[in-house]
Amino acid sequence: MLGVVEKYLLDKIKSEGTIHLTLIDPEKVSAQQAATIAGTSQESGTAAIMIGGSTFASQTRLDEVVKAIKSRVKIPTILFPNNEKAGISRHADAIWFMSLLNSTDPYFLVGAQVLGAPLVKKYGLEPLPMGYIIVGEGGAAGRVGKAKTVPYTKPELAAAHALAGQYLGMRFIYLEGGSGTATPVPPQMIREVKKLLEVPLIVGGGIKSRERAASAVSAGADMIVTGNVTESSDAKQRIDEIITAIRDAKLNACVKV
Ligand code: 1GP
Repeated sequence: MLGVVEKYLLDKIKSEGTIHLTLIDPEKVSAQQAATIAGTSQESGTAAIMIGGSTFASQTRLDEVVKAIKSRVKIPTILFPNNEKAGISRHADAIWFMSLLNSTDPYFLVGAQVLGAPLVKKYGLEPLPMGYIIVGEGGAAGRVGKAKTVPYTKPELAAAHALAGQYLGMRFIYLEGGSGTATPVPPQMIREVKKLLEVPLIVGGGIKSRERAASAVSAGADMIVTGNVTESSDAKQRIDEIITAIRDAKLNACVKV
């Protein structure tokens, strides 16, 4: 049976086409700032708040941030953990139960998941099974996750990873370019992956302008994640612009079909 958050995401993709998710890194902002970012993003039309980062190391801080966000917004909160020790909070609604498919370290493939699964159960978090693939430069996530990143020039390799994830039963696939990367996942790679995939495709990393968001939508992304832009001084305007660009790009694509 589908969980509440998964059903919400799938329904939203079905009705809106591509949806936007806001990523908040609890290491970079205070609980109060996190709540403000989440509130602003909700007003702009983001579908859910993801909470996590590549180097975060305190569960107490994570709990505070999640609680503050929950008190401010109604949309779902989804954990985006980098490990089982500090990435799981009982206060969230759901967790990306993810495997880094191109890690060279068994810990990121299945080790952290084995250690974290009992906590997910104990806290009653909704697990969202997701295959995570780090591509291009990969940023901190690639380094910390010991990923053999897929070069942007090899979209067929990204597609093979994505398909393997789907065949293993993962219900979402995430193409990650790395937070703050100068070059986001190229449209050609998104297109090749999307062509083969039946589960929703998430794309993130370096999407900081309306042009970049629109290009990922046109290539076939079902969900777009932005993190860094939420920390800028003009965050409200930039989130607004990106979400509007996602909606416009989807409308244009529908008109063309
Ligand atoms: C990182 O894909 C996300 O995990 C978001 O990246 O911070 O570059 O938006 P940005």
